[in-house]
Amino acid sequence: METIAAISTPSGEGGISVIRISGDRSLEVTDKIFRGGSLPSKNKSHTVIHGEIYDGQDLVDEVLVTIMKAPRTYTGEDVVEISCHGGRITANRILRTILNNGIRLADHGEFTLRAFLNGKIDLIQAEAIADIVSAKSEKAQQYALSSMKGELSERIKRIKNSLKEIQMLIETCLNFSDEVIIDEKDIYTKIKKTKSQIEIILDGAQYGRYIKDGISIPIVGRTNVGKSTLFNKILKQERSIVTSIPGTTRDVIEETLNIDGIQVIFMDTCGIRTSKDDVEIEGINRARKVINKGDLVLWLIDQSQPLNEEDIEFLNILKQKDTIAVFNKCDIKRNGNYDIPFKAVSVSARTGENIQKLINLIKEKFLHPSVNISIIKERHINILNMVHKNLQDALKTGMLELAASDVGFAIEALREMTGETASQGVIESIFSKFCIGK
Ligand SMILES: Nc1nc2c(ncn2[C@@H]2O[C@H](COP(=O)(O)OP(=O)(O)OP(=O)(O)O)[C@@H](O)[C@H]2O)c(=O)[nH]1
Ligand SMILES: [Mg+2]
Repeated sequence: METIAAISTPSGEGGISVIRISGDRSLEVTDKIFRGGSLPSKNKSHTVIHGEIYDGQDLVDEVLVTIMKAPRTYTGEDVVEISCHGGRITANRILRTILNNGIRLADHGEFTLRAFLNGKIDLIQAEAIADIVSAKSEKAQQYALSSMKGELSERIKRIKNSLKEIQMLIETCLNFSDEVIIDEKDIYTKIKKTKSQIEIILDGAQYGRYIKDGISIPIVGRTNVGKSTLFNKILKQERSIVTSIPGTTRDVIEETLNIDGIQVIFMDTCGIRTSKDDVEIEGINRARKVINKGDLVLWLIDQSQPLNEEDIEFLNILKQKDTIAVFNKCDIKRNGNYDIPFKAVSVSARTGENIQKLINLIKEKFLHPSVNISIIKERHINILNMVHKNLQDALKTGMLELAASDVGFAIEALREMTGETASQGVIESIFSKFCIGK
């Protein structure tokens, strides 16, 4: 394979930049452009040497060169990383010097692609590497890291192995039914067990999505119930305008809070009431849309007043959504009894009473320590749903011959997930999303 090179650090000013070279000619080219105490290629693997990079007779920069010889490297090939001074110009000059020596510029994700092609990692791990780079919270980074280390791949491998074992049992049962006695029921029990392992991963994926993409929580309710006050209280800043005049908030205002490592986006919305004001009507429409997109809705009710028609309208919209009913203004007299089909908490947005209790309720919804969280991609979810359906079909047929072919489909799908059989198109679409230099 051709030797490739790219700048692996982001462009712009910074302390250092790193240029990475991978392939058979990495060391030969480094020998040519480097001047220091010793020839890079003569050094042991996994060592760092100090010296200078020259473009012909011109000094380009003073650098540190890390030498990593195949196969114990990121790509599985000889890899050299040159750390130079930061900034746009220096790294570009070094890269140009390398390319002038007949090395090709790497494509998006090509270093990681080589790691995959050389069997250093499977496709799931490659995707996890992209997730580490783009992680928006520590939790997301932590789970992506465990995927990169092979945690999810290992789970998938175990499932695939159980399916292969089931396939063998079925074949034995079909071909040697006279000599070997295998209870068909056992086979179906094994299929069921494998199916439930897939369910566990898919359940965990839902929580994984929250960790990866964050959670959005709109605060909704009719005008003047204290939505903006609550929003400010939760965020501990005077972000939204609060007044005693109904209809204060006209637009959706968003702020992010990090709760136990998860990005939670709170949204203050326009209070809903029947209005003739165009601006307010638009605000109300937006609030409705936000409800649809929310992962969890905080429905605010002013408990000093009885429920009115607008509240009831909310109740009906929110029945379809995951909702927490928040009875606000508990610092003043309660006026009414409410029968509401949601988890509820009584707070005072003004004094801060029970706000922590509300936060704990939110946490309960999203942080389930009992769930085996897996951050998996849309691609994985689609494949696992397909495998799940295959196994469901296998259980339904009641005929071992048919079950065998369903189990076979499931195994094929899992092989695609890890990349053993993924098509060129799938592989290209995964690596094209990487940045150059990764
Ligand atoms: N007593 C009491 N008053 C509160 C509480 N929370 C909010 N208020 C008052 O209720 C009024 C309305 O508060 P906002 O936070 O602007 O209410 P809102 O729901 O955002 O109103 P709109 O944006 O108009 O829909 C203000 O006068 C607040 O001071 C509370 O917990 N207790
Ligand atoms: Mg408001």
